[in-house]
Amino acid sequence: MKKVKEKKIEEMSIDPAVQEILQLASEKGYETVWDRLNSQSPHCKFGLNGLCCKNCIMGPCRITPKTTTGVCGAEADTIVARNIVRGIAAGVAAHSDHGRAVAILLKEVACQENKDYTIFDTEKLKAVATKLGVDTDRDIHEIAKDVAEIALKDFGKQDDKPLKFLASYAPKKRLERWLDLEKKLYSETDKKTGVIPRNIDREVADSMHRTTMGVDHDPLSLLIQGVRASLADGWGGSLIATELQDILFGTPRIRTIMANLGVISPDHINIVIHGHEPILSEKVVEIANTPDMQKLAQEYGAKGINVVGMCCTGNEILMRQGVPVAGNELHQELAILTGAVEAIVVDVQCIYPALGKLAKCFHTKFISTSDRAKFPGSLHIQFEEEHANEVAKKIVKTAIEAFPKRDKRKVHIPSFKSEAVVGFSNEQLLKILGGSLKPLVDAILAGDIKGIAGIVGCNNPKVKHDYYHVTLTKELIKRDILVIGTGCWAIAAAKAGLMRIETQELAGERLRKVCKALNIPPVIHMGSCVDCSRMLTLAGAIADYLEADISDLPLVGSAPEWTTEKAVSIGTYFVASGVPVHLWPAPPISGSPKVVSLLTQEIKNLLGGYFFVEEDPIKTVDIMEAIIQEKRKAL
Ligand code: BF8
Repeated sequence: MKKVKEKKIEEMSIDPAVQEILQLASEKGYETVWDRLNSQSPHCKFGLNGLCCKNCIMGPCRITPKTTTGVCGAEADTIVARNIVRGIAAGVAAHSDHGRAVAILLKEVACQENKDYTIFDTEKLKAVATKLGVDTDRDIHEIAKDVAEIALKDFGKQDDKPLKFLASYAPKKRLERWLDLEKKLYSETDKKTGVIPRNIDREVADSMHRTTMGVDHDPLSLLIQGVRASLADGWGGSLIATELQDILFGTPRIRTIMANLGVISPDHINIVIHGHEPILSEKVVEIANTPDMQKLAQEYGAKGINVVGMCCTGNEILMRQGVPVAGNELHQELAILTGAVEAIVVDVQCIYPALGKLAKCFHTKFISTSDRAKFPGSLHIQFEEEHANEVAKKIVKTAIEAFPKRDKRKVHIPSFKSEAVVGFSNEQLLKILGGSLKPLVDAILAGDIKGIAGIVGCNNPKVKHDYYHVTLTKELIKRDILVIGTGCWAIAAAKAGLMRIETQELAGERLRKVCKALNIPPVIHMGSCVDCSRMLTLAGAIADYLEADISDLPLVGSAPEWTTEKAVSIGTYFVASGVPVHLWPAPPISGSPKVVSLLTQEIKNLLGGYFFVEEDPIKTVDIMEAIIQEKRKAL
């Protein structure tokens, strides 16, 4: 196996736990994602610029100054736009398929066809039902059935009306703006088009259809469909996932957790749960904590069972159960390299297939559970919701049985872990504010909170791990800008100690005063990536409170270490909801000046939000602050 050579370890990550394990990997010759990045570098420029088309077998075609069209005649603008829309559609599909699974489960529980799960949060159920116009003066199972059916209908209805969830949750002025835009586009181009999603699956199918060979070749028309699909994610699939998960597993409330590889215990059976859907992770946590399983673990010589999270499913169980989190995207291989993980249990999304080969070097069982996500080298234990308790028991027992095979000579657990205050659902925030948005809005109007930045997204070995997340966050709070966020950013901030109450001291004087009064950190964990919908609905609630549009508010977004297609979808639905969004690394669109101009400039007039790209985090904050100051003038 290759050793880490090209970058120094301290250039790969700012996280001392990561540096420690990378040193070990280098000494022992274990391959990681950074090695594979080196092997793949330099990357193909056509791919990086979005100029490679492989949508039909007359190609693949690459656009150069000499060869300006593909075999079919498609120009750079079409190819770049089609590629980015396909990326958005994939992201929408991933988030929304997750949402669908939750809606199906809620319906099964409501119909009492599934007894392994319950309706945990009836207050949230009634709140969601009220928003959707469902009569709440009935048995909770009947209410839950109606809510689940409305959600499922948003995936399958065939009329052109807006998604029910979007129409019920989006703020008034934003809905009007989307409707006006549809009329404007129609009158200016005489082409029937629109940005309001009609059906979540349809927007994915439409995006795939129109980007196949010989269909839509107009970059604006293509990108408008990309916007429509992204809105089907943010105000559709992701929102459904968040709201219905809260109903089934509980709405997050404030709690303190620990974050980083130091949460792996030398004396316990360690189960790392990695992926996205709490339908699996909640159940594994529940079963692992039963006296039977803890006793069995002790019989095998361990002190007990220690379940820890990884990536977004880690965020889900951290927000609701206070389960510690072992790390974000770039930690997944490193957790196995500690030599103390009995099982890494995965479902869907952001799971490196490299885990199979690496786990074989240790006693670690790499357990896949989804029929959608199979991996070379994994032990597949199919998770079935209708037999959730039984399957979870099998998973936990498999981990327990691996414990005697742990090789103590291979165990190396970094000691680093940080405390973090988490669990900020909108309901919890509202409670902290005393039941009304007024104190928050007043603080924004007074300038005590200059603005709010939402930071989301992944890690990417192309950029120094966590450096952008942490530097951006520190600089923003220093300038009195409240930071909220989700996903792997949230784990980076937690590991860096930025979610402790003491972080108030790093905030600017005015933001510090607000945070002290509310007893919250200035860096707010809002959950997993589907929980970006919490940030959308918070922005929407502030907008409605002020009778304004989201684009009038001093809000900015960023995905400063993004990796996945899901992040493209998230960025796009924030832009489409009126928020300027920063990206780093640069998205693969530079091959078309037309697409660059549409997404960074022209879209501003259409939707209020737009993308900007900047590598330097301090310069990024300069740009964000300037945007916020400009918006503040008009508040
Ligand atoms: O959905 S932040 S690497 S874990 S895609 Fe994945 Fe990115 Fe992490 Fe969660 Ni979101």
